[in-house]
Amino acid sequence: MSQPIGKRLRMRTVFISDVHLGFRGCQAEYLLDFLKSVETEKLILVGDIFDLWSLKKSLYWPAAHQEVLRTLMKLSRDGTEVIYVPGNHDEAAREFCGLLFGDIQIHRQWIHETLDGKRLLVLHGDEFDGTVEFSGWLKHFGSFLYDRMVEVARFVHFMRRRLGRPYWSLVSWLKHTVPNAMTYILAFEEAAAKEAAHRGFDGVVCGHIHRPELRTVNGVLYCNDGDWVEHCTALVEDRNGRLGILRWTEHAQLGTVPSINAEVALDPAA
Ligand SMILES: [Mn+2]
Repeated sequence: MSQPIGKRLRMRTVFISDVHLGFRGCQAEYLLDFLKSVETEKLILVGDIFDLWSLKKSLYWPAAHQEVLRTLMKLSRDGTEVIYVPGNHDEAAREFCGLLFGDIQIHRQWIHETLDGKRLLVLHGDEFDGTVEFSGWLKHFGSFLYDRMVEVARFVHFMRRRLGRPYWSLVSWLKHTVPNAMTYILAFEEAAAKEAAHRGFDGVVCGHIHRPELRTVNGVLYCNDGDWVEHCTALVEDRNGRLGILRWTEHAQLGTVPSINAEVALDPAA
């Protein structure tokens, strides 16, 4: 296994979700680069790690996807505490809550306590689909249109990489541009924050809507770790207990040695 030269980023906790292994849009190479570049005490997988919906349609399982799975298993064997909270695309794993998959613990929800004692409710987020006002966007989300958009985005991504241009997410751009999408996103964020407040938590960590975010919503900390289809982001808690969003496409240089050091800026309000 090739290791990046230089220091690895050292974190207390790393949250990732919406990896969608088994789906063509999964950016497994970026994720592998990230996993090899970061050392963390706890790794929390916040759902949609596997895309069983996509795998049911067509069996797609390239070597890089197998390598992600192998790396996660190895991390848990080698002492990283790995928690897996399944999502809606890997809902079948919810039957195994309370059990171990290798050394990986599977839970329906998780409570994370930050270094400074804040209690965060960790769940995938599809729980809020029923409570948010449905816009046109949600009906398309995860459906045919979304798949086609990801295919176009992959092509744009490929071309830009060949031209040496920085990473750019078409889907992210569309979500910012389509007004209904923003309404849906805000409703989702409010529903998640409301649930956390209602249950007496200081904040919530989720994924699901493929939109990284870290902000206070009605007095509650709302953290969304993003995804590895479009944004390639992780929510991290560094060893001083500070939370931030890492955007790996900005740090990683695929095919070269990543320039990783301890002073990679955390991006607290992306
Ligand atoms: Mn989901």
